[in-house]
Amino acid sequence: NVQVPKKSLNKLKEDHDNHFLNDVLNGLRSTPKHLSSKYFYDKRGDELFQKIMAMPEYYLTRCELEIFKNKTADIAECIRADQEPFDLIELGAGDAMKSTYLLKYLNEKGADFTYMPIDISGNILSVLEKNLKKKLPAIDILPLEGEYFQMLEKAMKLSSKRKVILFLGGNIGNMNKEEATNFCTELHQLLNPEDIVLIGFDLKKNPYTVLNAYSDLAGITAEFNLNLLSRINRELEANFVISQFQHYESYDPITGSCKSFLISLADQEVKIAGEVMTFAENEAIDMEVSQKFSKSEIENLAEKSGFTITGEISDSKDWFVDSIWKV
Ligand code: AVJ
Repeated sequence: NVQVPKKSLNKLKEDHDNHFLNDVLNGLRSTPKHLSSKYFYDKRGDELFQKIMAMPEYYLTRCELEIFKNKTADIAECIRADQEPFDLIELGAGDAMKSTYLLKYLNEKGADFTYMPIDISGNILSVLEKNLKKKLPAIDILPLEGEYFQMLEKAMKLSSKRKVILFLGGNIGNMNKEEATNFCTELHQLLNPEDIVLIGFDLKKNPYTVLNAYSDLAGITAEFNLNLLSRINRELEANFVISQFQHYESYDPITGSCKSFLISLADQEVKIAGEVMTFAENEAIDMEVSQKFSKSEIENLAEKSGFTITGEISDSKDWFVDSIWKV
């Protein structure tokens, strides 16, 4: 157990708050205005995302859960679980609902691995660790709280075992095309030849099915977006009037971009950490992209970033795919 001096912990928290503040100010000073969906996940945001995953319209979680429940042996084979010991690193692990099926299977088969969940939410990581210790006490777990690449680099330094990277849930969809290519390229550069990546992609499908998943009748997705304004109020001394913003969702079936916006319902001013931001009536804040892919778009992404696809595991409706890549 390493003792971290209190001062450096405060410093870390300050750095985090600074990043949040800078990103928010820069995003809202831009034209068009934007905020980053990576900040959706505070305590309330985690709860709302749990609600989203349980909604009838939100098919993504059920599709990937089906893959992890019914095709666990295929996944284990693709990641060569019966071979050399490995670190199983999950980017954006959340509550690890899906990966727990894999962990249970690997545990039963006697696979030699350490599970390293990475998440930006320390809150969800402690929930995950507690649940896993109860459910699968034999598993070696090392949670890492922070940004994907910082924590990944840390994991590379911590152990020299081969790495299996899980990036589930369609999280890659939250990046635009260029960001996704940069992300995969950077990942490729960081990894070694024996390492394996498993990435979950939400596939293009009937546009109404996609749109409905992000504009649910109960308004939970709207609340999920609006919660970021509340978080900014809470953490950055701001005074957004939440009722003066409205959630708007769009899906373009050609590009596969599902996008969410918050629309200002009036000409208004909002103060954030002393700075006054003006919003025109009907001005949009770009909040989140949830990109949908065709199989050939996935192949292009893998190829462009230097990976080779070695496996593809889909659900029975072929709505979602876990694509397995070698370096
Ligand atoms: C967690 C990024 C996979 O984009 O589908 C759900 C987040 N946003 N509803 C997604 C989300 C609105 C989700 N991911």
